[in-house]
Amino acid sequence: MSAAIQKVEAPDAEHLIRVQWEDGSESHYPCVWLRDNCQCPHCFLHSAKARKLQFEELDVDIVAKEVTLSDRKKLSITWPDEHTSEYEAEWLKKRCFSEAARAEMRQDLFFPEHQYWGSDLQLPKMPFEEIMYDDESAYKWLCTLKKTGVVLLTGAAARQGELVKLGHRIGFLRLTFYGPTWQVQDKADANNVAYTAGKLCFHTDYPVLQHPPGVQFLHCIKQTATGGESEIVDGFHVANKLKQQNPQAYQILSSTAVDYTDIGVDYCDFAVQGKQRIIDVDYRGQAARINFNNATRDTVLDVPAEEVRPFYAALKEFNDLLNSTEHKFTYKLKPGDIVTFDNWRVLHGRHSFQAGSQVTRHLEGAYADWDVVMSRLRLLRKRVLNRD
Ligand code: OGA
Ligand code: NM2
Ligand code: ZN
Ligand code: ZN
Repeated sequence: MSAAIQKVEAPDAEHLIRVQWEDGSESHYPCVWLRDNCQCPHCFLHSAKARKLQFEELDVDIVAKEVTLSDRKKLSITWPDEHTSEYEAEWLKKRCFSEAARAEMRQDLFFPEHQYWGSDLQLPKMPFEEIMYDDESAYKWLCTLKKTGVVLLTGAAARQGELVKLGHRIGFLRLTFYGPTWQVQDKADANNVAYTAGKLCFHTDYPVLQHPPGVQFLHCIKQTATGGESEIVDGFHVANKLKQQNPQAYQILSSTAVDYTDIGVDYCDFAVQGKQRIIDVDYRGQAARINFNNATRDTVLDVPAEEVRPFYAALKEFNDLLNSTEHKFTYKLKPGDIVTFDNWRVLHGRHSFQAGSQVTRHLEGAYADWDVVMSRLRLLRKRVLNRD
């Protein structure tokens, strides 16, 4: 992109600068925003890419005293106190306040696009080796993880330690009370229903936490012959279906704060309590995070008695939709497989398997925060596409 400025105006009566671009379009920049974002060394610490200017120093009603254009590529403003600011045309163009420019910037920063799926999912697969050593592959892995919500990595070693390596690849893993990584096996006196041979119905992990882990990794080290198949479902897609089918149920699940509890000992002793809405929605009422684990849903239910049955009815309807053959996708992990998925969006489960005196099934699990994964995604894009 090479933006060139045709003309600038600073209308006296308005607190903004009008920029006319060579392509005929026009952008408006409020003076207070321009002053706030002065890029001079007094106002901006370039080594940290952060603002030095104190908010107290900012006059909300400021207007430019003089505006000049140099070379069509740079805008200079002198402020009433004689401070001067310079802005590159390209820098300004990216920060245009039009709806279209803001939408483009939003896409660029947050990769918000989702591709919903049901039982027709073509489970994206990539070799573990490749994403570990090749930046283009790693970029594709994380793009797909964000867009589709699940990617299967294949060909890892069938031993513990591969997820720690994967953690180093993105940055770092998220530590929880179950440890830096955790072993999913049938255990005596299990401190979690996941550590039994029983069936796990569709759930998201760790809704008891205020900030549940955004991304989950499950590495298959040993797989049983008898059962232990995996199931996944697109929670955002199903939430949308529920909204269409039963708006009342959707309203209940997106407004009721449900208590979760987790008490025990693992990495250290813990007594965690939390409240989450099962369908967490954004400002538009769109599902942004699913928080549902039937095992850790507390016996305490902090709603008036008359709201209890309608709540259960709503949850039953959502759960039925999650389990419909139209929506769920079933597969079986092989030793060396690592399933990576969006724990805020994709609910997962597993079939029961034969319990025994030997360990017949072993997965190693780990979590990462979306902040860490998205940070790596942005850096990989910059490298791969060779951008700014
Ligand atoms: C878990 C879990 C899935 C599996 O440990 O939370 O969902 O296949 N495990 O064992
Ligand atoms: N494990 C797998 O919410 C949960 O308790 C999910 C967490 C034990 C780390 C299971
Ligand atoms: Zn300045
Ligand atoms: Zn789980």
